[in-house]
Amino acid sequence: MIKLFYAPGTCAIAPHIVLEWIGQPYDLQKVKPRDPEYMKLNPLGQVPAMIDGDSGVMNQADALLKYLTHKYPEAQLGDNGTLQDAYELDRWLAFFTGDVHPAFYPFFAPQRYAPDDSPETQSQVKEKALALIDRVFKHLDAHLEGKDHLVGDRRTIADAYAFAMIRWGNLLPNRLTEYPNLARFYETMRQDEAVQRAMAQQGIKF
Ligand SMILES: N[C@@H](CCC(=O)N[C@@H](CS)C(=O)NCC(=O)O)C(=O)O
Repeated sequence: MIKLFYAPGTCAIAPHIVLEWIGQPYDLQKVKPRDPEYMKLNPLGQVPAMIDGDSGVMNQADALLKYLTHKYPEAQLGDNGTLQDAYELDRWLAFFTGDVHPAFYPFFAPQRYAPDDSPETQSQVKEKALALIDRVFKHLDAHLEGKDHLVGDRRTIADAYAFAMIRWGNLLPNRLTEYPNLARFYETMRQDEAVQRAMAQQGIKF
């Protein structure tokens, strides 16, 4: 059985939602990413991670999401089999891993980027992060104009990954007010019962 290692409210909510969409039994384990015991499993000290039977520890959110589509093709959460659709799915997964997530790192952990510990420097780093986030959120907002899903007109793993990061937008000074399509996508996803179950299991409210 698959076991998902997560910390509440992190990008681990993406594979968690996908496991709920799939509807097969799985185990959940809440961890602190930098906990020494957890780091024996995942030396990167990051979530999500997964173990599937004797797979050993697997990590990297986008790879875990793809793994789930390969393991459970009947759930139809991957690409639709065409080259163009496969590209579309991969490009959005890459966008979240390579552009959106890194834009949030200095917002959540400015101390890792600031050259000193002064509050002024840390807030300057956060200001820079806001500009990076704005750039990727504008791009995503434009893509979602008139659309309910990231790829094609059906639910895929990219929607779950998008939800994980759009959710963080609620922590921005202006929340999601400047990104109407992201706000709409977020509210629609929140109505999804599987999303609600995953959020309740993680103890997160918004
Ligand atoms: N490249 C990794 C990044 C994972 C990652 O940074 N996860 C965050 C939570 S969203 C984390 O565990 N951070 C803990 C830390 O960096 O200390 C992936 O895509 O899975």
